[in-house]
Amino acid sequence: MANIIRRAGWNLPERRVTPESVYANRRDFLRRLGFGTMGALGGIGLAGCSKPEVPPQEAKAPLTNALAAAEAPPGKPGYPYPRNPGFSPGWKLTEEIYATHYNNFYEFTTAKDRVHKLVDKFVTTPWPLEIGGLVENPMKLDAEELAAMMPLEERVYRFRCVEAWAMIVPWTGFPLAKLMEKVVPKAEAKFIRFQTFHRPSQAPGFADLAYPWPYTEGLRLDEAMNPLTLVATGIYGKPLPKQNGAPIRIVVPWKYGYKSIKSVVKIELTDKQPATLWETIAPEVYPFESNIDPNVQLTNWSQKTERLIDTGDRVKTLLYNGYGDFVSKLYPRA
Ligand SMILES: Nc1nc2c(c(=O)[nH]1)N[C@H]1C(S)=C(S)[C@@H](COP(=O)(O)O)O[C@H]1N2
Ligand SMILES: [Mo]
Repeated sequence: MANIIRRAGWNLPERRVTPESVYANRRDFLRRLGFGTMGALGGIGLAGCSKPEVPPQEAKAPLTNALAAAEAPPGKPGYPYPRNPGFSPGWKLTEEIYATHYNNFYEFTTAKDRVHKLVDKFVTTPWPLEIGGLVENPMKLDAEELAAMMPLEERVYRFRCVEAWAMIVPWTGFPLAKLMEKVVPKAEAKFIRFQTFHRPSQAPGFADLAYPWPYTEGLRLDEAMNPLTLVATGIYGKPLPKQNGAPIRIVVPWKYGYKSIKSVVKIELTDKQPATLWETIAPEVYPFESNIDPNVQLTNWSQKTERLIDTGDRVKTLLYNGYGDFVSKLYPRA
């Protein structure tokens, strides 16, 4: 296992997996995406800039339009859904182009800036979804049918990757608790297990057999029932782009980002704590619970601060990602 860990670079901070200097400022990021305006070479000294440069204003509108045209699947009614004011503090949102072009989705690639280029073959409609295990009313239905049954709303959440980058994004979705009301967990159900699609012909990252595919994640049932735990179908007022986990993913904002599993095909209630992909690989680094805590460092790098992916600002990490009012009761401290 140690061997695999070294080979795949699990335990490396983001700046070693993806050179931090590559994203040293916005101009450089956009240039890598093919949108840049400045000369391509000569990035010397950029890494030293603490404040990212603001790009030319003209660049913004066409960019946003291009994204909207490319990524909002046609024929999806309802978007944007109303924003729930209870989950939408006045935070400044991360610019959409960052949230949709800097992704972790290892089924495609471990290169965060390339995921969006590799999703063409990934088929997300139709999307058969199974909800079963220890429930009274198991369900098999399409992701769109499920979304149509649910009260969709928008919520702005902070999101924090264990690699120490962070973003603030508006998700569209519904509380997982609403789905639990429909399937009715049996008394023995104590955990919930999520599983991502596994189709090597549609995503090149599956070829890397160092990872125990399919990607799985899990929560305690009380965590799953917490009102914060969201089943997301959209982001930035549009259906989820494939690279963000279309057509349906889980968002657990007080836990490290890897718990927020993408492109879910199966949800199962269990009486035993399910294995997760990351815990299987390195349990001492990525334990099942994985709550965000600046004072617990299981990685080789510090978790005390985080870098906002658009501005580059470094800010202090908060216990439970700032969601203590919602979740601290789940974790009584001695
Ligand atoms: N199926 C699947 N889900 C996944 C991942 C993945 O590689 N595969 N990466 C996780 C990690 S490490 C993070 S930080 C978030 C990133 O979500 P985003 O790309 O929408 O920001 O997705 C999580 N969910
Ligand atoms: Mo992550």
